[in-house]
Amino acid sequence: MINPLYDTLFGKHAGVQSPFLHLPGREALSFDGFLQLAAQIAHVLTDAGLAPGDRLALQVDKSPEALAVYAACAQSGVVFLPLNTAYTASEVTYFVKDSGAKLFICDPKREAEMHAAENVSLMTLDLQGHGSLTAAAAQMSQSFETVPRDPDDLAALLYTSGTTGRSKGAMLSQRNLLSNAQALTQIWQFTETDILLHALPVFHTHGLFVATNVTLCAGASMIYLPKFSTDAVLDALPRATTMMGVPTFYTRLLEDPRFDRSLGAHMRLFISGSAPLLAATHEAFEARTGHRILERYGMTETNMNTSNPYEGERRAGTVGRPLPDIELKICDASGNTLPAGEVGVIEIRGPNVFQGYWQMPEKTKEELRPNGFFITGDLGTQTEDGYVTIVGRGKDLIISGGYNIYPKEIELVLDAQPGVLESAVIGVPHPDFGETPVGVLVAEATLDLSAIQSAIASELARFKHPRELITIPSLPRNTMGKVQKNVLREMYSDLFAKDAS
Ligand code: MCA
Ligand code: AMP
Repeated sequence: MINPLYDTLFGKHAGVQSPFLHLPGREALSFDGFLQLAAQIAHVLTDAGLAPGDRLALQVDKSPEALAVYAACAQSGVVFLPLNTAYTASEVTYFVKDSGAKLFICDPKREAEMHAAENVSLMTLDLQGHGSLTAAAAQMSQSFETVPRDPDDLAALLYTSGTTGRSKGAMLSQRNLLSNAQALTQIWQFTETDILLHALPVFHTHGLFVATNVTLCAGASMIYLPKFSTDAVLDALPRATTMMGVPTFYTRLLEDPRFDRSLGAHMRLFISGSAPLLAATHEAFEARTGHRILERYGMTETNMNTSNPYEGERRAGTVGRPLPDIELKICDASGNTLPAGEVGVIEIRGPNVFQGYWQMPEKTKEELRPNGFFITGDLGTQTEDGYVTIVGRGKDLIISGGYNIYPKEIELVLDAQPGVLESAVIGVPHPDFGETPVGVLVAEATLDLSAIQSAIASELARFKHPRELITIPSLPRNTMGKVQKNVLREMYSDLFAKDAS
């Protein structure tokens, strides 16, 4: 095998004419058609001067072509760096600069803004798959000689926010991605007869690696929706066998009376992850459909770590047991294993664990122990029979609709606003998104809250915007002077409860 990731996930499907992507309103794209497109894009990348190990950043809507760029990177040895389409120009500038990307592919609508922002080669790609990238690709040969790669070579760089406010690039090797895809395919029993309903974005681990790599590994196919909408999912469900989603997908489906037992009766499996699935949602889903959602747990740095079983007990409120070949420990602050049932930090070791943070050796050292265990920052317990429950987070993180938001990043923007003395951003329960950020401000002068909202809008992606800004005389602090966010969370826990009815 000269390029394990490409050969195992993509190359083995060469010549296969059956559908890989079922596309609403468009003819399905076969495996072979997809690979030919990827080969053409790989030629464009090499002609643009990208060599193995170089980074390519991409911020585009979900299209088959966007996925073909991922395949092209795998085939040509280029490191793939996908970016959330919600990121502002200022956020994107940081990622492009920090990664040293040689090529940046963006939506044509954002070209001018991005040109001003960065001094890298730029190509375009839109929702329909049109743009300078595909125009150039159309001129190229449909076959490309796969570039040899080692399992330890980098395949992708995915940015994940940090508690300091500065995003860190998680370096993922071919082995990291492939070992996880193979393990998940096996434990979730995916086969080539599966049709996965894919409504997730393809710029994060869940939609890109978990959903897409598993589909490819099994030789299955996907109903590839541009984004989640309840209508589109209800329409596609009868043609699917499996679905993966964040909890918001499932709560939104449950809110719709059209989602009934008959609609899901033929389904083999519903999988949830990226954020906590409430036990109540798990139970309501089973009562409505007869299916027990399979919940699993992962991170950008590790792909998937644990999963409830395919056969056996899917325990509501737990994320199941560690995957084969993955070691999981519940630890104290020094990394010592705690007895079963005690709450501690989850640490992980295995072929899935990333190679470190891009050009941040100090950060890497803080989170990756010399013995190979990664300190996740998630707090959990494990039963004698291995089931893990996530009970909280040691890290200051908010998860809204499956997107991660680090309060520090928002606090830095809020603190810089005129009249703001200090701020604290907390996550409060939200009926649709699970959690949502709220900004608590201490004013030293009269505050213009709408001016503050506009300042936030130009710097931070929409999903990070505090849903509410609240002014209070002072922030609660403990004797050490540390802001007691738990007190604030308690104070505002009912802020959106009225929407729940
Ligand atoms: C959209 N908006 C959001 C979110 N998404 N606000 C907060 N949180 C969000 N997640 C904003 C929009 O900008 C819009 O703003 C408003 O909310 C309403 O948009 P709406 O149309 O309702 O939203 P949507 O387009 O339906 O999106 C909601 C969504 C989407 C379907 C839940 O966010 C989504 O697909 N989430 C999945 C994220 C994901 O894949 N995470 C995996 C990360 P306005 O109207 O005010 O302008 S990977 C991971 O976490 C690990 C590794 C793992 O374990 O998987
Ligand atoms: P990220 O790597 O930034 O996409 O987010 C990873 C984080 O999402 C983890 O560290 C957990 O805090 C959280 N997470 C992922 N899956 C689950 C789950 N099933 N239940 C609870 N939290 C989860």
